[in-house]
Amino acid sequence: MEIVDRLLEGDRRAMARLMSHVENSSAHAKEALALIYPHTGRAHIIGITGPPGAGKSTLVEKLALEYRKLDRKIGIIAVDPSSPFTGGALLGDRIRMSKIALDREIFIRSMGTRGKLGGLARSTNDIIKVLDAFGKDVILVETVGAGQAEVDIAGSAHTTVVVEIPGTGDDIQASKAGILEIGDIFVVNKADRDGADRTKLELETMLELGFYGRKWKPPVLKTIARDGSGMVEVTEMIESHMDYLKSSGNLEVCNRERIEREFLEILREEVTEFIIENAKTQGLYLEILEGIICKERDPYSTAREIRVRVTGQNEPE
Ligand SMILES: Nc1nc2c(ncn2[C@@H]2O[C@H](COP(=O)(O)OP(=O)(O)OP(=O)(O)O)[C@@H](O)[C@H]2O)c(=O)[nH]1
Ligand SMILES: [Mg+2]
Repeated sequence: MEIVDRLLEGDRRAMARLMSHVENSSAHAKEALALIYPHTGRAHIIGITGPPGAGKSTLVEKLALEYRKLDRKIGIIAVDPSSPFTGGALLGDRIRMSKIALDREIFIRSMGTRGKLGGLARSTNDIIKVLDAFGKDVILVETVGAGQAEVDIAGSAHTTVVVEIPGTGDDIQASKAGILEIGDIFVVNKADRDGADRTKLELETMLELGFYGRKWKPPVLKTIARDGSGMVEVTEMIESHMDYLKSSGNLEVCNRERIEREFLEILREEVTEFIIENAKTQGLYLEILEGIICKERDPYSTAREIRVRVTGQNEPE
């Protein structure tokens, strides 16, 4: 496929075009993703998550500059499942004005909510693959909030950085247990404001409890992303986390788990599509649906019945 050859040769326009195919789930996308698959698996994927306005985009921008000093090639993905207008668009705007827009080794992509066949997490994973195959060394993925989508996306990162701001101690404790679980590194950003030390201490205390006895205890760092303070430390900590993943054998374990999870999801989609399409073309579908609506049938046994009819098989041996 020409677009794939060009991508692998380092053509940025081919990469952007392929990303659009992926986002629109076009027919080309699957074929191209299949071809690039052997070229993936090299990049360090870093998730940056946290509440709205915590300074994630600012941090991402400054981290990207820090990584450029180490001569790494950077991909940035801004994911905003709640709104196509906030995070992603803002990131785009800010970046157009900043110096990272001029750096050809930094590629930025915003992801909105449009046409997500396999869900946002799936298409984000596919975009990560495109950047990875293109040869990006570091891929920064910004997600907002604490919903399931963020947790899913954190599942595809090697290192997850959770950004908090001073003075949210109670909120952290009450509602962000899930977020505490997914963080490998915590950042108290806006440390120019009051209460950063207290928030850092509170986070450390909570993490002490949750991570007692584990090999990697997530550190808490203070930053002022706006002026770049603390970026060297965050970058070094991200690198230390990758060293830890490699030396402990966790990198391999996580990669295997990630690949299996992704494969099962793709398989599920493939099989489901096949069965549904088949049921629909056999003309049974509307009649069956009607039966469920007027309670002559129930959806559980009907789904099973369709599966058996389409595949010709009962339970697996
Ligand atoms: N005081 C202070 N403000 C900051 C700092 N870092 C970022 N900001 C400001 O906080 C605001 C939000 O920053 P963003 O980087 O857009 O935050 P975000 O988390 O990406 O926001 P969303 O993507 O909309 O959730 C901007 O006005 C930034 O300039 C900081 O360290 N200190
Ligand atoms: Mg943002």
